Amino acid sequence: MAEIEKKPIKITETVLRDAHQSLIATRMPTELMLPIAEKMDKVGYHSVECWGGATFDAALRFLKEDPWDRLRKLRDRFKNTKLQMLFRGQNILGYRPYADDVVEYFVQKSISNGIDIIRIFDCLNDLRNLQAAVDATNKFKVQEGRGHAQVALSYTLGDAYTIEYWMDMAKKIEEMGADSICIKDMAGLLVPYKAAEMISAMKSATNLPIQLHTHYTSGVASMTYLKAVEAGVDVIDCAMSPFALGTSQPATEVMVETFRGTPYDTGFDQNLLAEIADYFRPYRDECLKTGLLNPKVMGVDIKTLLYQVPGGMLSNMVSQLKEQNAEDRYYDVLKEIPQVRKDLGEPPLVTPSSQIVGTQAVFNVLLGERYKMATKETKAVLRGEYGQTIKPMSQEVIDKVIPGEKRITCRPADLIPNELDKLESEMKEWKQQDEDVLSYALFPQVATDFFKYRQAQQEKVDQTIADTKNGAYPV
Ligand SMILES: [Mn+2]
Repeated sequence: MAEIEKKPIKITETVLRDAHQSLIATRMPTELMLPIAEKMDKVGYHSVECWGGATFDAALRFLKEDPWDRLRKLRDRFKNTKLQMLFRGQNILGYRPYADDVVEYFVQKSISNGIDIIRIFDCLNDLRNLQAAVDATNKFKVQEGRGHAQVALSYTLGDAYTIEYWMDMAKKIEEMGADSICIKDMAGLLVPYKAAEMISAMKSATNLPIQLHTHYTSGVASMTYLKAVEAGVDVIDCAMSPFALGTSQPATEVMVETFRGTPYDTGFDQNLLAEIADYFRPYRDECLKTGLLNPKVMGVDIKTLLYQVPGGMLSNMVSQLKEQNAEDRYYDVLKEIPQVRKDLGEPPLVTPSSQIVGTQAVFNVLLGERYKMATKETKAVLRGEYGQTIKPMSQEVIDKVIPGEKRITCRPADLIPNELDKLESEMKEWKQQDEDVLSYALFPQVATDFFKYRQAQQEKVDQTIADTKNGAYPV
């Protein structure tokens, strides 16, 4: 390898976002993150992913925390490291498409509160759904002096997803004004040699930096990184060992050691990494003890290569089935997922398409008949409200679920009138900061409950008489 020029591999650390989203249902609280942040800031990470995805929802809903406050506190402590978030294109961090004015305002507030890199993806890889967020990032990058638009392609398998498809997408992403590309492999479907082939091909199609994001679910992820790095990938996503592997990412320390003494050497201090791991390990033990960390998601599940189910979706599905006392149908639901996916035009499985396909598969199995009941979201996908799928959807399913209804082919957000003013007027009694309207926009009920809780706290309600279980706080 002597003739290869030095190219230290860059690492994005996911322990504050995807790692705990994939392993412990996104329940890591801010107070656990803050004491270690300054040490993490010294590592030399390319970025620390700490926001977006389910963190926003889980903070408001389960942890009774303001996600904006978490972001500001992390920004204060990460003085040298870029902070990164995950952004669901036109769905922002929510589960429905929003008007462009909400997308733009969310991007502005994310950057002004401390986000550097916005990783923007669409669950159908419909680039029209990413343009508004990319344009907004570029706009506020100039205004705030901070910001980077990364477009992420959701990686999936299927006839339509050829090397040419990925190369073509890479070119289009460059043309749309993005700063970098991410291949987002939610389920650990990208195998090592395929990764090498894909990275080389995409590198020849674009000059943009390419980052690879994968999960350990199928057990190949660290080998996939090795081949991808040799093929020229610029950045890889890793998680500190206590929250690595299983449905999470390859371990940071392992990847650092793998490349030591090679042209890809990160130069990271393994002793510093060990101190950070020591900090997180007792929390991992606690999560195992309370059952928050289910050993079921820790092993290698090679069946994901067949069913293509991302980590976050697996843990959701287990808890959905548990609630219905139907844990024994786990593998039946896993088998139903590829069929539902095919019916819906073979989309990648990533939030929200993963939840839509997963929930519909649960209904199909538990009710004993396909599409006997279709969710609101399944209907919206069939109408084209989420955008265009790479393959046509099943006409039979369309006729059964939305008979005679009009379907759309334009960019879905073109049909959504600006909605910020309306949202603002709905929630104005609770507003304490500009960002509150965005929390409300994404999760109206959950945010309102949180605002009530926040007010009760401020008015020093006696928590011993507050009915925390039902979210009722006497004011
Ligand atoms: Mn992920």
